[in-house]
Amino acid sequence: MRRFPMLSLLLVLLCGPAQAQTQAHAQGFNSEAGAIDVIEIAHGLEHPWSLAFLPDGRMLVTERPGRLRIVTQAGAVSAPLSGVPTVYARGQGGLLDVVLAPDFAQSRRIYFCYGEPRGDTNGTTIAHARLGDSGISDVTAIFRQQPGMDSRHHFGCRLVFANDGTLYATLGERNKGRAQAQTLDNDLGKVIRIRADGTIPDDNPFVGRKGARPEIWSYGHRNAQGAVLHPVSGELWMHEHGPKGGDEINIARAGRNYGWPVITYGREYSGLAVGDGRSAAEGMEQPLHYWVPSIAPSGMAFYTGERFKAWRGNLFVGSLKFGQLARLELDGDTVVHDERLLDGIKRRIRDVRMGPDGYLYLLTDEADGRILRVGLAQGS
Ligand SMILES: [Ca+2]
Repeated sequence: MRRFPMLSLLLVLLCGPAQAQTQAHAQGFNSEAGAIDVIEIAHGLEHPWSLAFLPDGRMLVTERPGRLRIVTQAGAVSAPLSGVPTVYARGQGGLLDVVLAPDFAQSRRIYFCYGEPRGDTNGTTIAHARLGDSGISDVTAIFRQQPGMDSRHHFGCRLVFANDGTLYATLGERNKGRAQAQTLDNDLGKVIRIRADGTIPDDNPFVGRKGARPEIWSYGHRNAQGAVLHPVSGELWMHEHGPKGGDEINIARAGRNYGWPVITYGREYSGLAVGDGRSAAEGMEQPLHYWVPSIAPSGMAFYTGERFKAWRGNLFVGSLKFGQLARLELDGDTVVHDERLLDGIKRRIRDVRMGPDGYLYLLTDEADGRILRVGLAQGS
């Protein structure tokens, strides 16, 4: 779909000297809905992983090596905030997702997840803290994925507050724990649902079942690095990395089994079949959508803004592998169209968020990672 890999470098001098330092590049791409402009808002972020908008429009950004920074719309990147716990920053581990508490305006509370060093093992941990001007305080771990593993892989993790105030988290199977994604006595390859204080809601699907961990919401997942609430249904839409092929989009529903590693549309990296090579089985959910070959999906967002009417209701999914942004059109729960945007940008897209201004904001997962603002050139 790359009709014109037009790369136009132009200085954006409209916004005053502070902006001019950083908002230096505009890049143009084509799309079915017309020309797309990509503006670089900031750079100099080391492997940024997650972006959360603060009420004043500034952005809270995690860097996977274990730093949290605030970035202004003008592109000024703060010093690292103090108080971030030590993270296991190897392989895919590190400081991962960050979200604001639903009552952030009053509480100043943020939630984040990270690979936590645990002696000979490590694991995904969820904590909350209070955000101050130059640091975070009152850091409290409210959930620790069990068991810890000696692994650099498949930490997940996305955090999503449901409309009822409970918190979903996607937890990877750590690669070594793939078989355990099918059993309920552990948190490997699971979506969990906890209350904001870390306690377990009484109406979780496995509460009271012998041998099952009560925080589990759904199971049979591989490694989910994208999750978001559907803007109308309030259900948790998520995607997960397949092995070689077979990345999936699912709606995580209470108590359901999403099949990994028993069923998959992917293969081992060696090319061999996974298990028996099945892609369907009784009692296991089929994905809404899957990608072969894998796109290596990262953040995702529903477009609910007013600014670009052509995008309303679309689901945007970043691709680490191809440096693309997938724009999915939906008919109910069915993906009816998959357009690839930003082809040729050659940057790993790590996070996708809709800003309060109705633009899409991307993080690029690079040593010199960026915040990019994406919009249609002609508005709606
Ligand atoms: Ca599956």
